[in-house]
Amino acid sequence: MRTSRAWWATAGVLSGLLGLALSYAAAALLHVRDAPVVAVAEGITALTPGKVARWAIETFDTADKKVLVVGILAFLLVFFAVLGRVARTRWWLAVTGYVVLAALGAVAVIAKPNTSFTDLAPIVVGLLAWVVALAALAEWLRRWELVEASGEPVTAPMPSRRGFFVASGVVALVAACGGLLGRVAGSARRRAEESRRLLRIEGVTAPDVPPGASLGVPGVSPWQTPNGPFYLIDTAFIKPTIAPADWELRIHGMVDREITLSYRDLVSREITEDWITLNCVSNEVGGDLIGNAWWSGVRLAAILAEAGPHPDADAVLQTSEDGWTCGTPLAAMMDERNAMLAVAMNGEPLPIEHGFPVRTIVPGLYGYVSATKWVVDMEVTRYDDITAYWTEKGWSEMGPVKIASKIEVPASGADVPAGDVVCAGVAWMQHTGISAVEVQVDGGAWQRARLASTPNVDTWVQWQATVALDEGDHQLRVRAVDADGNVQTGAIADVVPDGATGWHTIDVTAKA
Ligand SMILES: Nc1nc2c(c(=O)[nH]1)N[C@H]1C(S)=C(S)[C@@H](COP(=O)(O)O)O[C@H]1N2
Ligand SMILES: [Mo]
Repeated sequence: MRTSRAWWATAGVLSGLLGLALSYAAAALLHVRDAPVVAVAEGITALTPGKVARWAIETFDTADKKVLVVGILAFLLVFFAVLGRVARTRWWLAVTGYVVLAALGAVAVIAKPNTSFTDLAPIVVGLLAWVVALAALAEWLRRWELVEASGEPVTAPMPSRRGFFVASGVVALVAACGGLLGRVAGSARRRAEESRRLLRIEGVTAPDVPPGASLGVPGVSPWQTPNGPFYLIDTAFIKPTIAPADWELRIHGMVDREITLSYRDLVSREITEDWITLNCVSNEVGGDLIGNAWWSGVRLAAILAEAGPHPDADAVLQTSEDGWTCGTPLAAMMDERNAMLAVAMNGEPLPIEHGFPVRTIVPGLYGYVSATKWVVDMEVTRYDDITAYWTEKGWSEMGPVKIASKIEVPASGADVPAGDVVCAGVAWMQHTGISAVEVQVDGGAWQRARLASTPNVDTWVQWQATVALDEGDHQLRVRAVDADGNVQTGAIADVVPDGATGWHTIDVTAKA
C-alpha cells in the first residue's frame, strides 16, 4: 500500500506529460501559434507589472522567457504528481484539477488578440488526454491494490502490476511521439528561415562603414552593429515566422483609400536605405539596449500619402503578427525623415527575431512607439482613441528619443595607468544630431571631446578625449550637446515613463 502512493503520483505525472505533449502536437499541427503553456507564460508576462517585468529582464537577461516557461513546467510536474495521488481516493477532485488547469490555459489563449476556436483545440486535446490516461492507469492501480489488500501470497509476476507498467509504457511512448510530432510540425520556422535564406531583394545593398565614422578605439562599440549582437527586445515567446509570400500589410482607418500590400508589392517599390540608430526606452544611463544598422526598405511617407490620411488623424496604431501594438505619430511617419517599412538590416533580409519579413523603423523615436517587428496592420487614427501595449502599462504615449551619451573606455571600475588616459564612447540624439561631447574628471571643468563624423543626424557618434589622471581614485563623467545647442541634462530620471536621463558616470583607479 505504501509504495503504491508513489505509483499514483507517477501515474499523475505520466498522464500530465501525455496531455502536454498532445496539446503541443495539436497546436503545431493546427498552426496555432502558441502551445497552451506558452500562452500562459505570455499571459503571466502581460499581467506582470512593468517594474517586475523589468526586474526579470535585468536579472535573467534574454533568458527571462525560458526561465518562466521552465518554472511553469516545474510547477506542472509537481501539480500532476499531486493530482495523481488525489485521484486515488477522490477521482473527481483530480478531474476538477485538470479542468482548472485547462481553464487557465483557455483564458490565456482567449486573452490574446485575434483568437479563434481552433486556438482552443489544443487545450481540449490536452484535457481529454489527461483524463483518459489517468483513468486507464488508475484502473490498473486499483486492481493492484485489491490484490495486495486481499492478503493472499502474491505470485510473481502479478498481472495487475504488469498491466500498470505496460499501460504506463504506452502512455510514455505516446507522449514521446506527441512531443516529436509537435517538433516536426513546428517546421513553420524552418520554412520561414528557408525562404529568408533564398531571398534576394533588388535594390538592397550592403554598405561599408562611412569613412571617419569609427575612431577605432579598442573597447568602444563598433559603429555599425552587426545583426548577431544587435540588442533584442520584444514580448514574443515564439517569434512569428512569416514567409514573405504569406505577408500582407493592411493600411486602413482614417484614410481615403484602404491599402493592402503584399511583400511583392512592397519590394517592387523604390528602395530607400539609411544608417539609423535604434534604441530602447528601457535603456538605463550607460546601458546597451542600442544599435546602429544600415536599414533598407520603402519610405512610409509615400505609402501613407497614397492611402490619404484624414486631416484630423494624428496617430498610426501599428499591430504585429503576434498582436503587439504601438501608437506612432502620423507626422513622424510622413515628414522628411526616412521612416520606412524595412525589409533588410545591414544588407541582409531582416533576421526573423528582428521582424522578418517587414518591420517599421522611424528615426528619432524609441522602439516601443515605432519599430514594430512583424508588422501586419496600420490603422490611421487619433491618439485620443487608442491605447497600445506599453502605454497600457504606464509608459508614455509619445516616445521621442532623449539625448544621451556613455563612456565605454575605460570600463567602469577599471585600473588605468596614471597620466594621460584615453576616454571614449558614443553619444546620440537621433533626428537632431550631436554637436559636442564633454567629459569631466572629479567634478572639474568640462573638456571637449573629439567627435567622429556621421553620415546623417540619425546615427550615434563616437567620441574620444584624453584626460590627465594622477594616482588614485577618480570619477569620469560625460554629457552631450545636440545640434540645436541643447545640453544633456544631469537630472536623473528613471526609464519609466519615457526614457532615462542623467550623466553616465564611472569610477576608475589610476595606478603608477
Ligand atoms: N512585434 C513587436 N515589435 C516590437 C516590440 C515587440 O515587443 N513586439 N518591441 C519594440 C521595442 S520596445 C524595441 S526597443 C524594438 C527593438 O527592436 P530589436 O529587437 O530589433 O532591437 O522593437 C520594437 N518592436
Ligand atoms: Mo524598447
